[in-house]
Amino acid sequence: MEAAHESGTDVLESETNRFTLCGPASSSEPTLSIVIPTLNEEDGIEEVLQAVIGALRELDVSGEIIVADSSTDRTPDIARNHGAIVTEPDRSGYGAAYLDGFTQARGDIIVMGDADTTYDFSELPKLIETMLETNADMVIGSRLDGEIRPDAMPPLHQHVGNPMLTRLLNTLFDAEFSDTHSGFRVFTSDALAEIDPETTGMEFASEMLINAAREDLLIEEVPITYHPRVGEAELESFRDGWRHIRFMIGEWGRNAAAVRTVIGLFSWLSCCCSHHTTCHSPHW
Ligand SMILES: Nc1nc2c(ncn2[C@@H]2O[C@H](COP(=O)(O)OP(=O)(O)O)[C@@H](O)[C@H]2O)c(=O)[nH]1
Ligand SMILES: [Mg+2]
Repeated sequence: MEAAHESGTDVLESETNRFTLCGPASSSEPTLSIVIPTLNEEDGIEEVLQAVIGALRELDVSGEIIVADSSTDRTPDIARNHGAIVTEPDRSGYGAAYLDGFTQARGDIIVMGDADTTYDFSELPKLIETMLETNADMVIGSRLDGEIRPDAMPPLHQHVGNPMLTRLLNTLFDAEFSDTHSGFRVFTSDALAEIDPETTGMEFASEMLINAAREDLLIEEVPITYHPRVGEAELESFRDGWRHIRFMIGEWGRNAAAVRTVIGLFSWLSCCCSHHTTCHSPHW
């Protein structure tokens, strides 16, 4: 991880790395890749892209914007008109869109966030600066430690769903996140290779953090402001909440089964080594 951080920091701080938006035809290598999944976000995408470009200007860094789009509205046209690279994932789902966008990303640092104006990309410099100051592998924008604007999140999500899912993930995977469902995250391309996510639905958000915790990556959190959504949400609270819970328990069960196997193997070996005559083979 060290090398990636150094190269990310060096490139960001180098004299030649001035603001450029690397479009589809650009042969230059961007430092930052901003990946945004879109499903019919024509009402919000323009404001979001303008904020991303403003953040790249403020950071004075070269970047590319990859919009992983499954829309049937004008979203991809608006994205292209603002210099974004538009990809078309061949599977549906939030995770599938990110997996598709990540394969195109060329930057040392990758940013993820929604296209619905809920995350304020003008806060991106704050996340990047924290990453560079702390040498973190990943920085998460925390809504629950920050500010949630009126009407940005249903009270049930704010006070029950998100804190409960965060606490469950922390308990099962021995982690200390404050907001596991924030979709505003920054990480190095090396960290992404270690996280190696593969789920295609909304549980992708949990999978990334579970894998990051398992890999012992250095993760920092920064308070952010969460805004009301523009356009219709595709989220179905209970169905998506259940997908997260089922995924977390499944992953935890996989861990528990592995631990039982190792304990079984060790007890069997220690039994054999202590010359007992009847050692039963381990059960797994
Ligand atoms: N390409 C693609 N994008 C999606 C899909 N589902 C959600 N998105 C996008 O992913 C982001 C997060 O989805 P959103 O509905 O805002 O979920 P929430 O933030 O959890 O409420 C938004 O920018 C959506 O447009 C999908 O199936 N395909
Ligand atoms: Mg959203």
